[in-house]
Amino acid sequence: MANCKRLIATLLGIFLFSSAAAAFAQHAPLPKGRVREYYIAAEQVEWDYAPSGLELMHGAELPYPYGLHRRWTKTRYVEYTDGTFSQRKPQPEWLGILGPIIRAEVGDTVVVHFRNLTSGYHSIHVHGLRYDKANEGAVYSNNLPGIAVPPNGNFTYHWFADAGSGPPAGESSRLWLYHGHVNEPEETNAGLIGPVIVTARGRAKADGSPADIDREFVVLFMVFDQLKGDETRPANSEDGLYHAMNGYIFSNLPGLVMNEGERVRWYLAAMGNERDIHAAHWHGKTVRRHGRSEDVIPLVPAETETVTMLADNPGTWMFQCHVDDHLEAGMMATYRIQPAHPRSCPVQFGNANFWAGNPSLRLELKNRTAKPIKKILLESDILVGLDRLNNVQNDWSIPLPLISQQSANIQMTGQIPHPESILGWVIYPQSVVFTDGSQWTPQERGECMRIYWRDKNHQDLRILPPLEMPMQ
Ligand SMILES: [Cu+2]
Repeated sequence: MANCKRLIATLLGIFLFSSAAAAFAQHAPLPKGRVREYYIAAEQVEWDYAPSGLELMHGAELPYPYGLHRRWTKTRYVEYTDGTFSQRKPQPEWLGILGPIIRAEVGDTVVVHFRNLTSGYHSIHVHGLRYDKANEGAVYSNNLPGIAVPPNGNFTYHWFADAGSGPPAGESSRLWLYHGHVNEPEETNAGLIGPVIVTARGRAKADGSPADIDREFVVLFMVFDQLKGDETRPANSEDGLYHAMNGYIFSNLPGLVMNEGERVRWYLAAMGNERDIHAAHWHGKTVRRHGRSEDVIPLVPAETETVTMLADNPGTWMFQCHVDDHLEAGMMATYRIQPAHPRSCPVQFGNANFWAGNPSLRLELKNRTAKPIKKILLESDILVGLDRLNNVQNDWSIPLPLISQQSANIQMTGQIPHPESILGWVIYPQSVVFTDGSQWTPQERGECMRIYWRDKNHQDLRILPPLEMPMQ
């Protein structure tokens, strides 16, 4: 019995000592870091959950009911260059609805000059950094000025990145969140949410980003509810729900582009309600999470996770939530790894007479290789609306073999229905066989594609969806 008591006392001692050591490690004085200042306003903005108007993963119309109302008034954190709040600071397009990235290296102080340019009360409450009651930015137990900043009011928050704010041992950075906390559910649903990235002491570039990383992305998985509290919405209706990644649905999240060979850090987060149990999943690549490989990262509301991807598999790949209902509701995007050494195309498409009103279509085709081409299969599509890409079954008659560096006029005859409704022709090779038996096939659908727009001044589309990804 006495032995048993001694054992308990010893174990308790070890426990207390290790807790004290852990507490000490978190609060030990750090060498003085720098002060990083931010000027952030809360503002009302008009937000479009799907600016292309399309379901871009497959090149289709936005499904019901998500396509009914794409634009809503949201409230965002917007960064300015200085205390005049007159010039907005640009942020990467992939941040979407998120507020600016607030950065700190462990040991740094973060000073946020907050101005409330909305008609309601708002605050900034930060996760992961150290603060006192005056800088907590949350309405509940005190009545200090930073908890709820009135319309046209200002408040300056002071936070500190202590050892407990940093990434796990051996890792160079991690994600936290900040958000409004006057009425947290209302404010985060409105869009008042943003990322904080803390870098380990001594591992940051001057701008605070991790020195061992080439590129960073932050992605928030969150279902925004535009009809929150609306009793007239029928039970189980998806009306008003936007299953968004950084505020974009159905692959409208732009700019997740990296170069082959880059070390890419993905910072992931979720926010919201019971429905916001998300499973971030990349096609094409695994990521490293705390020393092990994964390709699915689970997230619950307000959780953050930080993983690293070696971008060594070029292509355009799906990035999605793996919760089936969420995927069906549009929680999907693509990311692109640009090849380090893009291949040259074996053929080139020159002048064409698509818009001459001639029933016999002519197109100039050049063999750009050093070898004669024995056989070539071309895909021809017509755009009859930005979301409608129709395959043309008619074949081109091609004089073969097509010798090295030679051009030939190839021809297509036969009826094309409603030629007046065609916005553009899209041509690309599906396979090229050379006389020596070797063969070229595209690595991605649409490689070596050329588009012939009817309107020569047609805007360059950021994404030509049906060619970015295979259609189902
Ligand atoms: Cu999800």
